[in-house]
Amino acid sequence: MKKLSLWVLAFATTWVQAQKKPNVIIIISDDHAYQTISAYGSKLMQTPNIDRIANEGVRFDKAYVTNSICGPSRAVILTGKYSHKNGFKDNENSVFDGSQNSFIKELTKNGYNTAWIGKWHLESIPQGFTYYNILQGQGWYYNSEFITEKEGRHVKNGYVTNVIEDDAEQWLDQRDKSKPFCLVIGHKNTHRVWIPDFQDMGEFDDRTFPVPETFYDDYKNRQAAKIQEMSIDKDMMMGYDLKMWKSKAEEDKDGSVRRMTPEQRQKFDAYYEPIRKEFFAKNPTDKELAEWKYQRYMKDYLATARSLDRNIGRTLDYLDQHDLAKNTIVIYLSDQGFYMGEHGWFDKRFMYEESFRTPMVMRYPGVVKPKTVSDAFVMNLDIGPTVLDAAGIDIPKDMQGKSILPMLSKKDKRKNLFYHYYEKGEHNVSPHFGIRTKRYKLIRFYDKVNAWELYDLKNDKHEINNLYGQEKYQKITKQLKADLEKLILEYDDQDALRIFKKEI
Ligand code: SGN
Ligand code: CA
Repeated sequence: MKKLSLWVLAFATTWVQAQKKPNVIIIISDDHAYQTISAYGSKLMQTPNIDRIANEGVRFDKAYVTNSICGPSRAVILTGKYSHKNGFKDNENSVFDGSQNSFIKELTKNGYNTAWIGKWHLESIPQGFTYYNILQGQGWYYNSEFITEKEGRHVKNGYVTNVIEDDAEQWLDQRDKSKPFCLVIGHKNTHRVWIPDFQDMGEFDDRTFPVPETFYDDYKNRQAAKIQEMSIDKDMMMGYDLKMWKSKAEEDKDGSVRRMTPEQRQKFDAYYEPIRKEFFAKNPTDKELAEWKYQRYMKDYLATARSLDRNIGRTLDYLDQHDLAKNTIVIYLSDQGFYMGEHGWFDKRFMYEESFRTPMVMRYPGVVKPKTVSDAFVMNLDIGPTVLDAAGIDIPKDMQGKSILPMLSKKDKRKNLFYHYYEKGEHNVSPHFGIRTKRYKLIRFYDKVNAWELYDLKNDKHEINNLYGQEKYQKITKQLKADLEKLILEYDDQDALRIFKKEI
């Protein structure tokens, strides 16, 4: 009898757990390069908390974005649709139409508590959430402005990553606990202009980082790469980006510095002043200056990544301490990848791997086996459908992404990926679209530059050898163009179709 009742109890518990909808936390960072994450084998720094998600779940080695830039990536995540369908094509002119459907609206409708806290950058107020507390625009590293329904625009003092995490935990504390939740935490780190939290300043000062193999790329046969304005050497600014202002008066004018409290300013100066003195005394030029800039960039960038990783750790600790870890899916991804000096660059936008790919790890206890490594082609487009699938909610037919969950095991995985970048302004990257298969990448640049590029990724992992037009590659080019046209039609990208059909 005793045995039987124990068995009934065990069965009932399992049944109740199976009925319980999973909670979801999606952490989206800004411009965080997989090249700097130790879970991805980086030797540049340790990211123990991102690594923890990967170790306890799955690391996606072939995760990509549909359009490598901030606002568009977030709009794709929300809607499960490409930019030409959700309307948010670029950061410069787009305003997100919040009246359209999103995976969040589907969750809220189905009894979830939903929140977006942190960087949003969609130029309109979030719709369909139980709660939001978003950064105004890009936000600031110190004393940033936030927007909530109750308080409107207001400043919250402190370092932005910590402030966002504090609010996320407060929301979790105060949420309606009878409902499952989906919380999106949007971090500003590791976005330009890379100002670290005080506790992380100087963490990498004793390191000299290896200069990437392609740092001195000559962009031969690659016109779009040649005309960009995202070079560390030429475009990264000494004051604005690297804090090497020539005078106090110049420093006073800087937007990030001006908002600091006197105490913060004092700590900021205590760290950067000696670096400035040494720099101006040495006064490096040419190649020496380019490499000095690269080293400084790396030090500041990685220091902002430390704060990001530490605050991800706080989220994981919160789940442990509140007995939520078992029933909560945790997904970490960046809005896109980033250049850490490859091709001589910072920033993103291109369909080349460093910016097309994004880091993505997911922990889903009981469903995803710890230490899984997946090479399935997955996209930011898939986040919404994946969450809805896990929550047992029908994926709306017009969402273009797919649930990642079956991709973890089934054989008929995505064979290729479609990409389309539109922005024409800052950093001067020509609009382009293209296809990536396991081995090849075919890109069609248009607008600023009219050209095709073809890469054999197996033999040319740095994508410096444009094979387009070579006799030997005619056959594969023809095949890739046919496959690209199929993708354009499948995703119904009329702009791309028009350009694709034009001869050049
Ligand atoms: C800002 C930055 C750019 C960056 C874009 C897009 N300039 O405009 O360097 O590429 O954001 O970044 S800044 O002078 O304002 O720092 S994104 O992450 O929002 O897409
Ligand atoms: Ca970004």
